[in-house]
Amino acid sequence: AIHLTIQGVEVTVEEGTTVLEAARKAGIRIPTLCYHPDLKPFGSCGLCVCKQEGSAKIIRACSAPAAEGMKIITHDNELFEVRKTILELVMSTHPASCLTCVRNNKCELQKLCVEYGIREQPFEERIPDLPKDKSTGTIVLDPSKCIKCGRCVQVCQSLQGVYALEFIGRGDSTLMTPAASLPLNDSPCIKCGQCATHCPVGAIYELDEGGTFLHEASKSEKVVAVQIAPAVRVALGEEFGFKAGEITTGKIYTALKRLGADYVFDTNFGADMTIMEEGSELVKRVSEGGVLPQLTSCCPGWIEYVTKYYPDLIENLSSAKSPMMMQGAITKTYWAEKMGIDPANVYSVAIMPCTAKKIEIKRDEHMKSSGYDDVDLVLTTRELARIIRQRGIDFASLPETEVDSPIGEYSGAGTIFGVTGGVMEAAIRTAYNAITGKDLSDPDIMTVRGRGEFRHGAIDVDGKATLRFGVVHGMANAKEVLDEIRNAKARGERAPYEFIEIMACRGGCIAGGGQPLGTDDEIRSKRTSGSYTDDKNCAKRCSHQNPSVQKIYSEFFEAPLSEKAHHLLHTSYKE
Ligand code: HC0
Ligand code: SF4
Repeated sequence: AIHLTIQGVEVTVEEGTTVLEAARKAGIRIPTLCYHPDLKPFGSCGLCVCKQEGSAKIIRACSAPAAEGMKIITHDNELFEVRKTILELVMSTHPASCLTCVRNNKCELQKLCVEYGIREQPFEERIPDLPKDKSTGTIVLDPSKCIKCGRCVQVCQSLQGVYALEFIGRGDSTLMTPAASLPLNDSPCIKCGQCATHCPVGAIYELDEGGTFLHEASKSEKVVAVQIAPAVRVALGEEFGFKAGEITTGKIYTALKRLGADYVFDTNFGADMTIMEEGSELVKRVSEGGVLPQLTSCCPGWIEYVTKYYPDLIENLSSAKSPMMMQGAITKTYWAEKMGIDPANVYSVAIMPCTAKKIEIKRDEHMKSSGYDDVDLVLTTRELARIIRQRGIDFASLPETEVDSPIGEYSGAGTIFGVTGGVMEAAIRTAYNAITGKDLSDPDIMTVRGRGEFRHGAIDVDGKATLRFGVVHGMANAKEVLDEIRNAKARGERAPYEFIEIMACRGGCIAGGGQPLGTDDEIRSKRTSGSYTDDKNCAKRCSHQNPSVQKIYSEFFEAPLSEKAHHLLHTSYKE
């Protein structure tokens, strides 16, 4: 352990801790703009400058390692002036359009300008006038607001391994741009939205479609059916003063009704359906010698990635649609039929933690299996929070309501989909039953849980089978296992796994690109615990035990992988 003094406060930290982290531990906040705990220190903004007592040397707290006996000064008059000047320089090229900015009130630069009392602009203003890039239909780039901190480029390249964003030029004329200066949609971008959640200002954000929802929902001829994703319930509360991971499902249902939803369903029901189909597909592939390992296909960022970078592995993807798309298709067929509603009048909306879900509903592989757009609109968690505020709804004091039946009820397996390893765990719970005819005595499968970036192992299915699994989160971490599968194929062999779960975002959907801002590993772990608590609170823990799932098979689909199920619940992906 290392002992040091920061601004007069003694603190003990582990070897390898930076001065910045040590200061936070001591309860002292050193300002930063380019730093993000998910990323390697970049050292571009210069705001974290500090001094050592008795030395004239300036250090950068974000990258300086804490050392025994250090005496660090983090705040004094001189450092205040240095930081203030840095902020004024940033502001000399940044439009001060806070009132109309998507990040108003949530902007890190704005907060620092408040703290450092930036009032006037002593430097000559050179505000760039650059066009916005809305080409993806989900991620919006506003390069004129870019402060060149580098977080987006780093997250895209090192966390996601995508290289859709880069810096061009030097010094003053540096620009953050899509690779090769193409429109973002023509770059390798997978629309995961991680650049948006890591941007400290309003330079990258989600296309805001909250207004579209309110407009459509107010039309009297529309029957508005909304589904909410697993990860939304453990995060939306953060926008309204709840702690990360607090489960607010009942309040979300109520809020949606007040916003104009006629029916509120749950993507967790769709997740239970995905397990029924995807689990049966896995058992079939294993027993009939199909293409293995089977790869999950529910994460649309991952689908964008595999179709662009590993098209040779498309045959490994499960043909089961994502829970969201299944839920949408079921809403406009089974449910509409049951209710005697013309599906042409159903407006199907999904609240998702994810920006790529806005693209998924437009992928031509599966938009219209019901004969209509299965899902008409996707709003991210942040967009939902915005319209809740806009309509004057006091979220914290809302009463809780129940989900609408019969396509809302969910099992614990459905709710853990939002966590890395959750789809795998849900699938194992049901595959165990399919193979042995009995249920696991303990549905908590700890071996697939955790934070490891590529976790793998083998599960013994009561001596009757062995399931070799892999779980990957954070797109860049998929490369190793994808190359392993590809290389094995090239040798005419197959990689030693039956089933692999892949999620583009670090931590899974709970940390998706559409979630409340400020996500770091601490928040990831709180949202994760929230999901496991929700699982434990469910009367049924396995998808096949969900009474509404059993009912839809007996009334409508007959069995997993039936012809009707194939038509509505499966797809095949194209390059
Ligand atoms: Fe996910 Fe999903 S779990 S992708 O991570 O599979 O976005 O939460 O809705 O569809 O269920 C996101 C979250 C979903 C889907 C589900 C899956
Ligand atoms: Fe990169 Fe994801 Fe942003 Fe696209 S959405 S630019 S892949 S971080």
